Amino acid sequence: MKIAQIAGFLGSGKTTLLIEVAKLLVERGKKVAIVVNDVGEINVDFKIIEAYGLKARELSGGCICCEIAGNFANTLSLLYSNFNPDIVIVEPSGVAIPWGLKRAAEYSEAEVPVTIEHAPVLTLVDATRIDTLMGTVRRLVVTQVREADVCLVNKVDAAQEEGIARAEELIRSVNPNCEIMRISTHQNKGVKEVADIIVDRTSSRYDEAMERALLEKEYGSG
Ligand SMILES: Nc1nc2c(ncn2[C@@H]2O[C@H](COP(=O)(O)OP(=O)(O)OP(=O)(O)O)[C@@H](O)[C@H]2O)c(=O)[nH]1
Ligand SMILES: [Mg+2]
Repeated sequence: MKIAQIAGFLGSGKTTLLIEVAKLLVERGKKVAIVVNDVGEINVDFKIIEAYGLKARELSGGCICCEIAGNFANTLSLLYSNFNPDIVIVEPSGVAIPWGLKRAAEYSEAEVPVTIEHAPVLTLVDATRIDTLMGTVRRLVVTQVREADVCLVNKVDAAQEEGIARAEELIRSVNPNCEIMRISTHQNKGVKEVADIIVDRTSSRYDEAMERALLEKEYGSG
């Protein structure tokens, strides 16, 4: 069972992209399930996704990657037993950390005879709000970008070229190895490519040593 997470700060366009990608994957004959995580009270995204006829499950009351990791693993186990999807697209809350989510997903292997595979971690960066992203929430955005395999500079239909360039600069400075794509779900630019990446490629499993090494690099050891 392949887990595809679409990370990104609040309002970066995760739900909008996820719906279009899910529709494409369904058209291609894939069995797709969607899990949305919301730290808020009412999950609007869940209702929107269901309105498109896509099967979604909701997880609330905390962040998948920490507080409710057990619930997430349990949800994946149930999805596997009842539906056996090829691909589970996950929209983590805007504050989730990609590697934490990988680890949480792998917990489900202890519950059911499933092997979890990860699609490349996709992180959306909203090119129209680059000032906000570089300001107060920078640390969070940096984590989401650093742990991404592919960064999607989103909303290029509405952004200034300067905002797009700064988004790309931020991404390169944090994660020089990740692939960068300019997309606009509203203009259907890059959506097919994102679906291809999810189907054709994989990302490594959670690696505690690698995470520790990164944290030590950032915060110093000891
Ligand atoms: N201009 C433009 N706006 C977009 C695009 N994709 C999404 N949006 C808009 O951005 C806003 C947020 O989109 P969502 O898909 O709800 O973003 P999200 O990341 O799921 O938001 P949260 O779940 O609240 O974190 C909405 O008003 C969308 O219409 C795009 O490609 N271009
Ligand atoms: Mg959303």
